[in-house]
Amino acid sequence: MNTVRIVSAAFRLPAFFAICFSSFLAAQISSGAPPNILLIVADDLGYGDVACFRDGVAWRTVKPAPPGTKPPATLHLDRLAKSGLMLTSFYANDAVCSPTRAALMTGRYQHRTGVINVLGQLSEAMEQTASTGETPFTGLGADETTIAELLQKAGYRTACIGKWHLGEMSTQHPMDNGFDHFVGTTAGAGDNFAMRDQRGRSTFWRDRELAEASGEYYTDLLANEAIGFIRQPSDQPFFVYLPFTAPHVPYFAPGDRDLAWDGNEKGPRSDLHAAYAEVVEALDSAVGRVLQALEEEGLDRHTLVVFTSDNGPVDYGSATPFRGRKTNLYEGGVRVPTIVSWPGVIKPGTQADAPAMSMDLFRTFAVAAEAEVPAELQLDGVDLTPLFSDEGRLPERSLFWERGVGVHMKQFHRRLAAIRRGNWKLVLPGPGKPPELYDLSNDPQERHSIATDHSAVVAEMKAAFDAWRTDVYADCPYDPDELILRLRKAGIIAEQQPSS
Ligand SMILES: [Ca+2]
Repeated sequence: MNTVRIVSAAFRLPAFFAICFSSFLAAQISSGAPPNILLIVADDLGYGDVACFRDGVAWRTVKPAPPGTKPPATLHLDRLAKSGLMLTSFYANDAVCSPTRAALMTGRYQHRTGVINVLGQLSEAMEQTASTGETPFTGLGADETTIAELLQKAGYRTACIGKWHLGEMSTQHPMDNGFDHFVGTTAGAGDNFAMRDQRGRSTFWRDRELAEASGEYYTDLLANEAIGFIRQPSDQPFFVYLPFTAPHVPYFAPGDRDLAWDGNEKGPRSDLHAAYAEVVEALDSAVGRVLQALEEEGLDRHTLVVFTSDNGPVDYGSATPFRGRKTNLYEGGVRVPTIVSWPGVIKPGTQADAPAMSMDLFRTFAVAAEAEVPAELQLDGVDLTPLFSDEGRLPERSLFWERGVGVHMKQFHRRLAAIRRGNWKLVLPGPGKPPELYDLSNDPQERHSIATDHSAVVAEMKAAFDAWRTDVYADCPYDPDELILRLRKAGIIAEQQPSS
């Protein structure tokens, strides 16, 4: 139990650091008014999909591309990186959509919120095993405090424009979670024009109404909605959360409006690498237009912009230079291209390699906005504003991942975990498989496990992981181990971990 207490205390140290470093920000912000905050999230965009993050390493995609295929041009993202700070070791909290978004919105490990897998799959698993009269877990709980709620209370006008994916029940709607305005989809994906899902149902919302999308290319529609919100005259600062659906499947490029689509997961094209690159380029242009609107409104010097992704790439994207992809916990599954820009505060063309995670943005935004974080909020994320200056450092800490239980791809569950501490990365591939230990400083591609040479390090990191797991699941609204037992008993998941 001592270990639990020590680890928990370490999680809560950041409050102390936030106080120390907020003086740095106070000195930097001359106007005294809190900045606007624009958080742009790409969906399934890989580390190597953005040119400046490849840093000269030859581009390759998860599934090899046909000869002659070119990487997407990401001129606007590269320019944004030049204007600010590249976070080269920024991680998504999970290797899939919903859990990362839960952590992003709450500043907590998603395991505390219960959103431990893609919501559709998780809810399906629960519904299939629920007892009579039992309400299965369906998404973000009403008792969670989101960063939008915090900023709304601090006087911000707030908008969520894009993909929510944190629940479809009425209490889980973005407007019940701190957003004044919502345009987008509460589901995981849709086609890129009508925003219909694979069953042909509209997934497009305007505030609280399920609506028909205009038919404009969806990435452009979201950018235009964000620009419209930014341009509204107001004496309040804004928080715009802009989670694009690109480049998640299905792949519809701007020129693909009239292509026939039979509803297959990947979209209407057969040249999927090329389609993917076009989708990424459309995303890059849309980001460029939003940034240009900030400049035109004279707001760029008073806006903190963060660009990130919710997990690594699938087949047609690139995790260059790393191993891995969406759904696994090698670096390519979770290390995501992340850029922070705040002209006048952050020096242009800077980089920081400190490990950071999606959940850190909550406290970072709170510090930037000088919004008080209520003491009872059990945040796991730290304040990243120390990285905004040359000398800034983050507190020493370990980062933890555990993929959740779910029902997917012919019914199996996976319990995959990883820990990063300093340059060590421990991957726990699941029951019956030996742990893998990598030293990322000389093996960033996680090719050569040195677990057997460093058994003490493995044991220490595993113990820290076990303590972390006990701590975060104590808050989970249900017992995931009990859920696994139920799923096994119902024959929904296999007894044994499948090899994959
Ligand atoms: Ca995703």
